[in-house]
Amino acid sequence: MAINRKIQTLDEFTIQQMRDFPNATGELSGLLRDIGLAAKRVNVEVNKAGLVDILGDAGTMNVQGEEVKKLDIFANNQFMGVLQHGISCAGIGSEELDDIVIFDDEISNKSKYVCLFDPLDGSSNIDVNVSIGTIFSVFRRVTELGKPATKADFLQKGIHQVAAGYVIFGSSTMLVYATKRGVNGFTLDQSIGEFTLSHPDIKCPETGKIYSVNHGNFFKYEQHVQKYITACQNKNKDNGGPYTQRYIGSMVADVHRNLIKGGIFMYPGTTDKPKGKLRLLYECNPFAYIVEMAGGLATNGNQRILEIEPTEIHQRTPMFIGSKLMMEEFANTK
Ligand code: AHM
Ligand code: MG
Repeated sequence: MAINRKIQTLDEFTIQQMRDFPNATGELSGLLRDIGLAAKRVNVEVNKAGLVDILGDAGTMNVQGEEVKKLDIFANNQFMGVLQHGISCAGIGSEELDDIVIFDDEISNKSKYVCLFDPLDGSSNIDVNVSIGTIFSVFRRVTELGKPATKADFLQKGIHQVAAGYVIFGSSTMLVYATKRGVNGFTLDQSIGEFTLSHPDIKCPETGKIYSVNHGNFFKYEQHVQKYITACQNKNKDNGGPYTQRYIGSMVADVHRNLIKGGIFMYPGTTDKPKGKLRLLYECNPFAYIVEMAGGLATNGNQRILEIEPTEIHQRTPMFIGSKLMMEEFANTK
């Protein structure tokens, strides 16, 4: 049987990248491998979500007062479990946990990285078989190695991320991650149980024709946001349109599509929630890093997302993200 040497697994890819850096310790590749393993376990459960009793609510609210789904908890425990048992992560922050968890054991205290994640984003879509995803962000610790990590390791500006990524559980399961060396996408080959490189060196098209926003909130948005949305609707073939509205309600799926096809995704502040809904540290920062590394832009309407100084683990921010020229057009409607 001929062996297809063109296939490169996630582990092979990260190890190969590491070889270019003789001083690399391999901890980051280890961390990505751990995340890949958790993603495969979550994938198995997501795929049988309709068959077993893991759909629906767990009967509790998370720290943001939102209903927690059973699969959210499963995903949270998988990611936390592999990171705790691995050797690369000193602690985690998660959408599902009130506070950060510092692993504080001999090995973890020597680990270079901390990780923040949203274990299952878009989880209101689970019950109806619509794409959902996991989002993660990795920082190098700023506190002394050998001691337990602290909150300061987590409350860093997004520009200091060393890696960020997401897993999308869609028509196929993909893991996409970015480092300063670029953005690469891996599709899960279910037959061998491995993520294999399918989208090398992803670049976000400079412009696109898709805008993604919750139109139901239109009248609660600031005037300049309304103006931009109206401009998107008024595009015609003389000015690069018409634009198409696409909004799944799973940010992972919406931003993934726009990253590949070109487009803009918006979750603006509203009159009742001026900071919007999305969380800076484990939803906006990782996507801002990925999209910027792919050539796009991400702001809160005034400031680059990656420059925001965080003060709390669960803080929210308005978010505008996507193709460079569309983001510039949006900024110019102000
Ligand atoms: P979640 O973390 O509770 O799943 O919420 C985040 C999700 C995003 O994936 C999505 O973009 C947004 O909520 C949709 O919100 P809305 O229904 O208000 O448009
Ligand atoms: Mg979320």
